[in-house]
Amino acid sequence: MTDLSAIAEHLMNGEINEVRELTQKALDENVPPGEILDDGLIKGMKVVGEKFKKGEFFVPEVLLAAKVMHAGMEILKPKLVSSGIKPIGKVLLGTVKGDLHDIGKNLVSMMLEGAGFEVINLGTDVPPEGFVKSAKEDGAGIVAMSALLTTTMTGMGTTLDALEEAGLRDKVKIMIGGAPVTQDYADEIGADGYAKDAASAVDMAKELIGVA
Ligand code: B1M
Repeated sequence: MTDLSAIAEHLMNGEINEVRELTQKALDENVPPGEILDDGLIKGMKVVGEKFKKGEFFVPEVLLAAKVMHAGMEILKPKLVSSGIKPIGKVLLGTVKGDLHDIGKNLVSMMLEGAGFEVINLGTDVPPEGFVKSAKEDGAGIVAMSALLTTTMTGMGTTLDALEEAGLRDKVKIMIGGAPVTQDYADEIGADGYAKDAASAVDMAKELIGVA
């Protein structure tokens, strides 16, 4: 019987082949895909997030772990879909208008996926109407914005206003982050949450949708 904690361990070490092999082996042994996800991949990613928060892991290690997570997910996804396992929540994520920085945003995306969220990644340079359109069409519970420039972070307030005007403000929670963004700024524009890094973004997203 495959030891699922070994999947978590290999994921933390960035060992892609081992994670692929063990994930497939566990499926072949009829271990439920949700269990492989929770006790293998997500468990490993959670530790990666904790280590990142404590400064024991750095961006390259997190990116590598996220890549390994994706490799495992590719194997699990068809089984998860056919077994009807639902994501814990849906997040609409983008970097605001005029801003092309996406490394941190993608890290946030990967960590959220690693925690079981479905992420609709709108990319970079997303105008307020882009967030509004997708919020209308995709039914996400959280709109998450990233900005790396002091000149573009004001786009977060503008997007919030646009969501308000479109009558969507009370239908979605709004979460923001990025190097120049602060809790004070989140309070100023009336966002529901702020997170300083990718691991904290997972905690905040869970808090916003009421998942412990
Ligand atoms: Co740019 N850049 N850049 N840049 N760049 C910065 C941000 C800058 C601080 C560099 C500097 O001057 N010291 C500066 C901004 C100054 C300011 O406004 N305060 C700057 C500038 C000025 C510019 C240009 C204007 C330069 C120019 O052309 N004159 C230009 C703007 C282009 C544009 O966007 N329109 C520009 C361009 C670029 C590149 C294209 C070359 C490249 C981006 C490539 C890419 O992203 N695909 C780039 C890069 C790489 C950087 C630096 C070096 C690194 C950013 C990064 O990826 N960090 C950056 C300097 C620095 O930070 N040392 C800089 C790693 C990443 C993991 O961290 O993105 O902070 P970060 O994400 C963190 C958290 O912030 C948080 O979680 C992540 C993980 O912990 N987080 C969230 C992020 N989003 C979140 C969302 C959340 C929650 C948390 O919830 C939704």
